[in-house]
Amino acid sequence: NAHRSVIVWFTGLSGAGKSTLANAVEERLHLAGYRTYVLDGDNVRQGLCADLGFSPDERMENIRRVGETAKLFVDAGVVVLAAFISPFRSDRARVRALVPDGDFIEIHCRCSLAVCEERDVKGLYRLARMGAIAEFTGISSPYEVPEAPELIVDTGTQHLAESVDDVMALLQPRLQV
Ligand code: GGZ
Repeated sequence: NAHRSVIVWFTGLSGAGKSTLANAVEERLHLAGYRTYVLDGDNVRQGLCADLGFSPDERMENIRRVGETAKLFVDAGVVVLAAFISPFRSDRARVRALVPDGDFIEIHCRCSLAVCEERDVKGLYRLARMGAIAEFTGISSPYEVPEAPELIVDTGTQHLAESVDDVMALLQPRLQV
């Protein structure tokens, strides 16, 4: 049961549901027999990128390291699900250029700032509004919307199950050898 290995890249605001979607897709892929790994801020920023903050340069370096790591996983035959705000087009483009054409699949988790802020799962938007967190994406740091992602998922309005189905429909043909 050989399969292609690719980088599935989830980009979007904090609280848009990138990690939730990546983990749900991973579960479905895993059940279907795919080798998978999820990279996200939770497991990367505690170790590999523990020295990095959120200035534009540090985000660039964060995404560069994640891209190189994802490429290693692809070499090892693993489907990588990477969930990072990755707010800058140039940083995402640089990761895309690391792998052959078709092996970087960009998914925009589209969710309005109003909805992300209303959810405020971790209370970070409130802190950002108070000025307690500087350079917060959407508040005091930019998010550059993807111009030509492979897929846009409306994570602000759609149910998770439907979003997972949309991603699976995109991936399945692209994972066949
Ligand atoms: C954005 C921040 C910030 C600032 C801490 N701006 O919702 P979360 O908590 O779990 O996800 C956010 C995470 C973003 O890390 P990434 O590695 O994905 O960012 S990037 O791709 O831009 O390098 C949020 C938390 O870190 N967080 N401070 N200032 N998000």
